[in-house]
Amino acid sequence: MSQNRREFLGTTGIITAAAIGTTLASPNLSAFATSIGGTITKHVLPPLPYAYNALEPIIDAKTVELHYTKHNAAYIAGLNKAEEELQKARENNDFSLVDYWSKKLSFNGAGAFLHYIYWRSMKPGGGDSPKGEIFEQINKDFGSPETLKNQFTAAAINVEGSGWSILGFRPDDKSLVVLQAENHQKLTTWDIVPLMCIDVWEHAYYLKYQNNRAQYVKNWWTLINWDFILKNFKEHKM
Ligand code: MN3
Repeated sequence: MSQNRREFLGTTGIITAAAIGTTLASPNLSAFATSIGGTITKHVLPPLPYAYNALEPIIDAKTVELHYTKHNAAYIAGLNKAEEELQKARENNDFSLVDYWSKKLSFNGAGAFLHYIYWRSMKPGGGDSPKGEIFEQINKDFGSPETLKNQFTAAAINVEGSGWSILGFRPDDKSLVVLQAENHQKLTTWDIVPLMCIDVWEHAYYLKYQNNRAQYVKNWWTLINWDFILKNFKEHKM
């Protein structure tokens, strides 16, 4: 399992003040979750890697605060709830609500994980160019960083309703692909590992950009954190 998935899923430890201040370079972002016994893990909202106002003026502090403390937190809570209910179902051998809780697990689990990638796909003062192995892979699969940017941007702007644009790594043929997601979990090919993503739910931009999703997506590129994306790529390309 990759480092990012381990960090996100977590298995041991409790969140601490030290963990809040942890940077991406730290080997111990795994302290997100604490075991509550049995076969399930209690997930904890991963720390935001910067202050609420750190992405100003591209993304305003209020949007980041609400997005992180309300929306992102709700997906973590929803993921825990779904897993608790499925645990109860197993204990009681009563799967009459398995459709409902499986759907909640998918929606909230995908939402929680994509937000983890989303916050780290950006950084204050970001917006530089891809370098090293990710640069080479982008050239191989897209021809140039500019072409990737054009496809990723178009995918983001054109998501129907609420969703995401995602750059993912496909282990099978070791290639990069751009996918759209509707909600958090729909339209995937299941085999890809998200390396970077942009949230185009209205809650991600509406306070500042209103209905102008295209401007938000265009501006978002000035925050992009290629260091994280390269790190993520290197962990998965083995
Ligand atoms: Mn969101």
